[in-house]
Amino acid sequence: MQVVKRKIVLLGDGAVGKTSLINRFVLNKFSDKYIQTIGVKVSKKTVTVDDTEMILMIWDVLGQKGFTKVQEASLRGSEGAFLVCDLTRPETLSSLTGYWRDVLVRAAGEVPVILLANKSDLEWAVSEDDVRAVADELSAPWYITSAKTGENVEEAFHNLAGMMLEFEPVRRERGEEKADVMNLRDVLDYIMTDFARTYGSFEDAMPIIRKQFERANIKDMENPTYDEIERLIKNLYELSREMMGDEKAYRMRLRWVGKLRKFRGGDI
Ligand code: G3D
Ligand code: MG
Repeated sequence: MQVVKRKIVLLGDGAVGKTSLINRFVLNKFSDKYIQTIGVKVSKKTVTVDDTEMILMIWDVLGQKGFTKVQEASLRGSEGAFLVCDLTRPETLSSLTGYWRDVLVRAAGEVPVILLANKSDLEWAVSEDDVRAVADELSAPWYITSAKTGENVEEAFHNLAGMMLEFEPVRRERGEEKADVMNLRDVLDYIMTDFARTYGSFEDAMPIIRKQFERANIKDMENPTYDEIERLIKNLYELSREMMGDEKAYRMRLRWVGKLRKFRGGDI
């Protein structure tokens, strides 16, 4: 059985139920207590599709229009996405085509997408036909879900995982295979993810990263320069030594420098 690791994201207006859907899927429970995530939280769950074990890294990005650059950057490398709306609020459905689709495509390109119309256990303010129309426009399958009752949640995640597997040959053809760092933007991504992973908690790492991005004066997150990244590495490394100890920080820095070095023969 092959094992692969894949990144997925949930996008949609605030309070449509993204965090609750993840909790339902990952923990199989619904918590009425709403924990507002600041920035990004990553959960992990393994699903089996055919003879492939897929480790899904599920990124929960705080859902509000007007993403920060760091939030938008955290969507990069996503290999599948849910666009989520709330059946009790029609405007959350229209913003999927009006806003979130573009955010996703800008950050991740064309990836498998499923529309989730959530909160089916409450009184609906949109019809199934409305949902279908938007799904058509997105060329995406759709599910009526409830994070509260669990309706269709498991099914939706499994279906997305399956779609991602089917999509892999397409990615290969396009030369979009994972893992290889392709450009400076990817290096920036890598550093951010690696730091958060090494730090241990994405929630706690995010504010630090955001601050260090500002400090390194990275002007365009889409097009970072070599010097800007070099500055970021230097700052983050200094900080990490204090926070994680020399050994851990040093090895982390080595990984970053290894990626960055490819873009300019010399040493940093
Ligand atoms: P978000 O992550 O998209 O911002 P949350 O949304 O998951 O935080 O959910 C926002 C609110 O909607 C929460 O209520 C949550 O409990 C509720 N909710 C999410 N999914 C469902 C659902 O399927 N059915 C019902 N009835 N409620 C749901 P609170 O009151 O905690 O803010
Ligand atoms: Mg949330």
